[in-house]
Amino acid sequence: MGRRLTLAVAATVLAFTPMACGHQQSQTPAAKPASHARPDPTALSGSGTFTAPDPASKAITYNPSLAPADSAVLASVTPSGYGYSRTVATLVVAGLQPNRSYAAHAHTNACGRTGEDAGPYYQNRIDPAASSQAASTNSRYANPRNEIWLDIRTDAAGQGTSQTAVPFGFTDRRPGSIVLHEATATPTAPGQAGATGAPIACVTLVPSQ
Ligand SMILES: [Cu+2]
Repeated sequence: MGRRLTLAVAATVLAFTPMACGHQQSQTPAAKPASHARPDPTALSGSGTFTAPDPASKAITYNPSLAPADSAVLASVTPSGYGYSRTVATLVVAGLQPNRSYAAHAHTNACGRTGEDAGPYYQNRIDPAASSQAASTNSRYANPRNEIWLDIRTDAAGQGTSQTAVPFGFTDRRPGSIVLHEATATPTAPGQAGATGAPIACVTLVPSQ
């Protein structure tokens, strides 16, 4: 399975790697984002075979029936576009339950002993009403343009790929992980946005080499 995942990942990366942005750099300076903060060009990635919670593991399962301990994950979060003002994220899984969808997103912190350790969803503009006790459910903030949603569907072999592009880069903060949830999709209705059930698995993002 490891090799199959590696091949799938290589194909995904080749297919989705943003083109060198030479032609985009010829745009006029007026196209620059208004923010004075410099976007961070650092690409992030995380991969591994899911294990039980373990400080040495970058890929953790909290629910071995939905994310079996021998299943595998690869995630990448790559700044792209003019001034690194956009971000492309991909998620590839292998060995999960076949023909099932999983809600998935970038969260603020690295994976930890419990699913809650990953913190809330990473938001570009942070919902001022959200707190550690109350997740952001305001769809002005909890939406797939202000957060990084990677809801994924597996095939009959338990493999799946998802990708998203969001209209923001990273300046003062970066996401710390990608978390898969029990829910099969991320709801978007007002008041329900982001309600996706228990975290079932997590992969920590680190700067790519
Ligand atoms: Cu999430």
